[in-house]
Amino acid sequence: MTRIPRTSRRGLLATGVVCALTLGASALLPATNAMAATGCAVTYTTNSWDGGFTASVSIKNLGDAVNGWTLGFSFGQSSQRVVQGWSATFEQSGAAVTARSLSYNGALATGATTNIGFNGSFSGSNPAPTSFTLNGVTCTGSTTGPTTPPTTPPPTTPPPPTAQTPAAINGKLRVCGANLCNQYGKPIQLRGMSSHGIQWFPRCYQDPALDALATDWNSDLFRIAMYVQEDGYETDPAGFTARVNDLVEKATARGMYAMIDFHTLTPGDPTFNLERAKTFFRAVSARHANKDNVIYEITNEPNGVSWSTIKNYAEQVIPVIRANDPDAVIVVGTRAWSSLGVSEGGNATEVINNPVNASNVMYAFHFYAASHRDNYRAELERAAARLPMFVTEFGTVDYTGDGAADLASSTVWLDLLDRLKISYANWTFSDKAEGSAALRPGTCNGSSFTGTSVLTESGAFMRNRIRTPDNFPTS
Ligand code: IDC
Repeated sequence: MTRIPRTSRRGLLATGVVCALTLGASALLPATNAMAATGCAVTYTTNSWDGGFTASVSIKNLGDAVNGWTLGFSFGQSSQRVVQGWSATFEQSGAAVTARSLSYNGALATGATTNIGFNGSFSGSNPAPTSFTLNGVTCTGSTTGPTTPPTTPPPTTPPPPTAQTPAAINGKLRVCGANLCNQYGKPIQLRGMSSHGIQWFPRCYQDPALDALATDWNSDLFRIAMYVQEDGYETDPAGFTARVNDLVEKATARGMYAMIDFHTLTPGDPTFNLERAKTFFRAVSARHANKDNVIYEITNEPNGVSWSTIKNYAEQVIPVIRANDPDAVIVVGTRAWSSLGVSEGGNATEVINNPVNASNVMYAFHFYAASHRDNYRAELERAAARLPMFVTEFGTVDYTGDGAADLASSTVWLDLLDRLKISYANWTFSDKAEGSAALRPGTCNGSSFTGTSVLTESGAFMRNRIRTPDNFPTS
């Protein structure tokens, strides 16, 4: 398998342009509101590499609330092309580009910002557009007209799974060589967040929180951590099955991939939960067999057992899923808390020499950036040349899940995962008072989940990493 080097999301050249736009009142607002205040600001930023670039466009409404918008701009040269956009419908004719709002982001309250973006190509230079229009009206700068009290923003509704969402773009996933590939057979990387134990933090996974995860974090993936012990599944199998099903539906409605994590931890022998696993996966795979966005993680962190015990467990659980869903991607935990054996003195060779006997299978690797460093990175990189790896859980902190975020080590880790196109989910999208939690304590008691004011240091770091434009090839 030849690894295809990934074009860097963070390219060689970064340019930033801030433009002021004024909304065209007549085109945007009902006639009765012709005296409304108008104005907005746009930030246009690009990361460029040799012949390609990613543009991030941030549109802030400084005037009264609007419902639906069209942004127009012209490239300096017609060799600059929009290749693939997101969060708006893009059209290009010659050098002229229009971007129209989608159903879920057309409403912009006073002071609200919406972010759109696209991947582009160019030859020669790649100048930023110098002028923008909104609904055909040339923008000139500041807010004009009387100010009116801000209107109540419409209730948040999840974005429909349009062609703009990660799940809609990539569709059904499959393992190709040592990669995760999308419906076009191209290697992709999914970047997202793991829940904390759903038995403890149900309020963190209600609609506003998941809206923010999908549209403010631009998360591709939501991992649903269903503990089996510790007041989890074993205490109420039907109830937890229903909760997981409900969370899969919520992820689906927002165009994210849903990873169903059978969160075994103690005891470390997955065989202890074999019958529970069969019962659980029989139910959830029957329910979601027709979806393309569900990934099954059949055991979180085996520990204190041999690889052959884990492989044996996998080869009993996988057929239960396959009976309902013949080709979904299934992730198998590895020895020593999904460290490929490293945390118990082993390495990936035992898996490379004796892989699970099933197709569309990946292997889990977990790390905690303040505890696990170069030797773990080296083993993951070595394994990833041979095995399809998925970092289904990692923390920016130490292995206890608490303590300070080690952002230097986390950056080295995430740069490695980006380079190798290894998908990941960060522990945790929750407001537990511990260093690994992305949300500040108490956040889940409220209804506001967007922006950085609700985030911990780890959360702000992860949101920055996850919300950058994806690289999902479609041809
Ligand atoms: C930790 C949580 C902590 C909780 C504990 C319970 O962060 O709040 O009290 O589980 O068991 C893992 C596990 C994951 C751990 C996490 C941090 O998959 O369940 O979460 N961790 O210790 N493996 C390595 C670290």
